[in-house]
Amino acid sequence: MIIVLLASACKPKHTESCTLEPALYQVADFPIGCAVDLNQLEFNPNYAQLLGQQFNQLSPENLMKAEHIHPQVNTYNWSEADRLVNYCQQESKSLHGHTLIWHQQLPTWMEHFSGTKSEWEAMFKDHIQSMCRHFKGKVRAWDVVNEAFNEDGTLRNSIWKQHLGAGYIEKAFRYAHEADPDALLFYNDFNLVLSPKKREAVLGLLKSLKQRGVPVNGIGLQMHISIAFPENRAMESAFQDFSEAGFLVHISELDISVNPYGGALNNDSNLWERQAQKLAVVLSLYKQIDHSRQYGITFWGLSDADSWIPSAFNREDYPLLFDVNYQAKAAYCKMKESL
Ligand code: 9MR
Repeated sequence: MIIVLLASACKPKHTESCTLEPALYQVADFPIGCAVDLNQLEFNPNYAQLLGQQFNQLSPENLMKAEHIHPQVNTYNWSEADRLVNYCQQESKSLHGHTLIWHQQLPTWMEHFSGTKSEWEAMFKDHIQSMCRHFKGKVRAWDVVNEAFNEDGTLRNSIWKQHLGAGYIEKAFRYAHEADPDALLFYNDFNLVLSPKKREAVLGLLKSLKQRGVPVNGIGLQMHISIAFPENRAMESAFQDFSEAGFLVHISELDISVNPYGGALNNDSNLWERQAQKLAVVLSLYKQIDHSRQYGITFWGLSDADSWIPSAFNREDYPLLFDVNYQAKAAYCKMKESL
């Protein structure tokens, strides 16, 4: 008995008692999004209930990536994404398309495609335009190009750069717009707050595209951040810089690690409070940008059980708003207060 009591006294206090209603999106004056795992949505009632209740914009976490949706050169596997489209339509949620052009999660045929430069270009264009045509009128926006830059601000040597040259980014936006002129088009990347050189390079490219009439509407700041970084001033200037340059700002993949350096978790209850405080800062800085530029804030997963972080980095972590039992954490309650 004593052992049980001691054990529960040492457990980190994940949950807070604030009400789940009104929902986050009802309190916010911009969309509140979540990355979705369709399998969870279809087979886990707790997940489906909470997702449906709290969020009004969804990003497919994986199922629109080329590997899943375009597994063979002449085969598009639309069925799963279409089920998500139907869900969004039935439940009045907007859908954020993620992602058209990336260097990861490519099907083998695409990664090993062999052809002339014009055959590469035809394949690239077909992928972008087939996606945009299929989902025309069904997605609010696309992450057209994802993670094209290195931390030092140089262009990543992806297959797209190797075979199409540095101009592939501009082409991707033009092709996407041609196929779906109504969708908002985003460039999406990580560490744009943390790496000043990367941020400068991305902002420079976006400004130059815009000046030349290339249809680019916004920036996706992924924001895989932590209780320890980035600094508040860096977040503020990143939000302001992109917004003042005329771009919509999407905090597109937010999670706040409580264990960014790995190792044993420091189980003091402060962790949850620090996580909540960091989120409050993100919100207050985001709310300072012009309202017309606030495209929305998307969390990269619903509960701590759904986060990509523990398996990707092989560490214990709890970076999201709800705990593994889908109970609200301090961060959720703080978010409600801060919206
Ligand atoms: O969360 C996604 C995870 O399930 C996948 O295994 C992973 C593959 O690289 O991609 C994750 O999502 C990424 C997103 O698509 C782009 N930005 C970084 C995200 C985390 O890796």
